[in-house]
Amino acid sequence: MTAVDTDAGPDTGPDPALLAQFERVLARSDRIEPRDWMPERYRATLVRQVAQHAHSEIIGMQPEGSWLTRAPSLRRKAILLAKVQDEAGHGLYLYSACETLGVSREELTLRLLEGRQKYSSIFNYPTLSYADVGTIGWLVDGAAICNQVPLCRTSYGPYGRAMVRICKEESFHQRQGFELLMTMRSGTEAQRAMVQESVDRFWWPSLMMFGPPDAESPNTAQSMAWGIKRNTNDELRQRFVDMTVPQAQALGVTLPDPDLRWNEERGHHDFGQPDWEELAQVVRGNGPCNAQRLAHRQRAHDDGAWVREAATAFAARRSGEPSLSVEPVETPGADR
Ligand code: FAQ
Repeated sequence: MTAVDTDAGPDTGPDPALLAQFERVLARSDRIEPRDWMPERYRATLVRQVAQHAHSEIIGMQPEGSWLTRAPSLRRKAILLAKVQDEAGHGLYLYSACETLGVSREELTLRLLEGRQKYSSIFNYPTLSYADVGTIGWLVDGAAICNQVPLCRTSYGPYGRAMVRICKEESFHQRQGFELLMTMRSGTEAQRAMVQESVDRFWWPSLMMFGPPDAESPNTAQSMAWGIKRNTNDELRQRFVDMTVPQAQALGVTLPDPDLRWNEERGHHDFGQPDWEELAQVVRGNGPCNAQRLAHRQRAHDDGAWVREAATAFAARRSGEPSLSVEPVETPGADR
């Protein structure tokens, strides 16, 4: 495999020795680490993808989080709370991985809030019933796993290592979603219908999570050449469909695609195309919940300002430096 980028900076070309070393590491399927030299476009591509991934985990807490206060039992509430907290953790691992590329978490958050960086389209759809919690676990986490398992072998060390841990938790998330849907499917007629209705709404948006078709994906060729992505969008979408069809049969739900059928010759399922114009609109900010998701994230950021200030002041006091951002506050017993 050869990296095709040769642009190391605005004025000068890359040092040929450094570029050769970078390409040798990629050719061995070895890892690039933060202190290694890397082409600027490799770094920028990683920042784009890892930040988008981190933002997705954080914004992705909202659709399910809105059901925390309405969970049908204490057990379901505890499960959902743990899952939503896991997503926060995934966001933190990924922001940390991104910081090793020289961009601070503060800056990344700003880019999200100002609409300069994206997050996954799937989280711009509403969660209308409790079945959606199960469907997100089954289909959305299922798609996330298909996409993310190959990323454990991505060429950038900190991203790959973060993905290993994230994937372990995502598999648990997927199984809890499947278990919830299985429970509802063995319930009343109304519960069974609720599951089917939820699957009908989430099927196509789940397929869109893998990105546009390869022929319309501007980043895939270069990201594959650099070993950032290990599979194309269409390869992973196919893997997801093949994996999900038998699971849908076990659940007794229908996937809403009249073109879905096993193709003996290919050894894969044939399936219909999602509405790509819909994906484009959602990515552009015109999905059903884009404005709501960003407004909520902005509110949470504003509400959390005092926590960041307190943590900064505490860190400064520990390192013996005076805090510049916070006035000293008289707190009884604070020195103990
Ligand atoms: N949504 O050339 P490509 C989760 C953008 S899982 C929004 O194909 P690329 C877990 C793309 O950024 C979800 N934007 O791009 C969870 C690019 O725009 P740009 C997150 C999309 O990067 C579960 C443009 O379209 N997972 O959060 C989407 O080679 C449950 C052209 O596309 C990841 O982020 C989309 N669906 O491939 C949490 C995985 N698709 O930046 C809570 C890591 C494409 O050039 C609850 N990321 N775009 O302006 C990836 O694998 C890749 O970045 C892809 C896109 C496959 C998403």
